[in-house]
Amino acid sequence: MKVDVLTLFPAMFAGPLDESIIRRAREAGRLELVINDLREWTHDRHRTVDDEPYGGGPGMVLKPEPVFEAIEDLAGAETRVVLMTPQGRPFEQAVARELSVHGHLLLVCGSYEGYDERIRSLAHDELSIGDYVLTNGALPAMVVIDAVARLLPGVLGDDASSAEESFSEGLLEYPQYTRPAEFKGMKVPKVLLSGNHAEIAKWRREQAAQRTAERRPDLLKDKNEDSEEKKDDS
Ligand code: JCZ
Repeated sequence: MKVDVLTLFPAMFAGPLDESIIRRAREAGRLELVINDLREWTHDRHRTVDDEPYGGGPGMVLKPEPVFEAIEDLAGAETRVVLMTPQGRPFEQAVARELSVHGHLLLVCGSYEGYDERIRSLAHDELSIGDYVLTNGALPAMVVIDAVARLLPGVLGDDASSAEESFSEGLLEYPQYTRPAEFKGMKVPKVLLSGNHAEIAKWRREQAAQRTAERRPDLLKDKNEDSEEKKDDS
């Protein structure tokens, strides 16, 4: 997969995507990442990308011309153009899976108070990573890239890929332990040392269900609504 990013802060992308699994995905050629500086599509001496809002009000708005020219240069017929914005649809695991099937993504990261509304006409999708306000779209774009890249074929090992399936079931993970069996007086649950694989699987299912009910009842609710919909359809 190729991912183009359009941003006013290309330097923000150095670091997070140069480590660990994403670094290996890039080295293996499974992810090709290109960070594009929006100012390269300006033509004036001051490389202007923003202007005052029509109608007045605080802050500045991202001008349409540089973004239109950049997208025209960077996007082809097969490109999925995605705008990062707090007004976008919520980014979740199912959306990451959806994006992972595209050969080319172009992630547009705004800045300032927002985009000139006409920029939205170029986007296939608008995504929000959560209900909080950030200063620009660079961190959200990195979150999307990380979540999508780990789903690409060959990026994760088989072990991690099956862990992905268990999260897709919509429950939080069960508690995990490693050696030592006792640490600062805290013991590993006896069942995990028993070697009884059926009992271990049962304990983990129960723990995952209990933890999800306590911490994220919304996930169980979604799951029930999904299965209700499936019932209605059949
Ligand atoms: C541009 N401020 C783009 C996205 N989920 C989320 N929170 N905040 C953003 C975001 C904020 C922005 C811009 C200026 C995205």
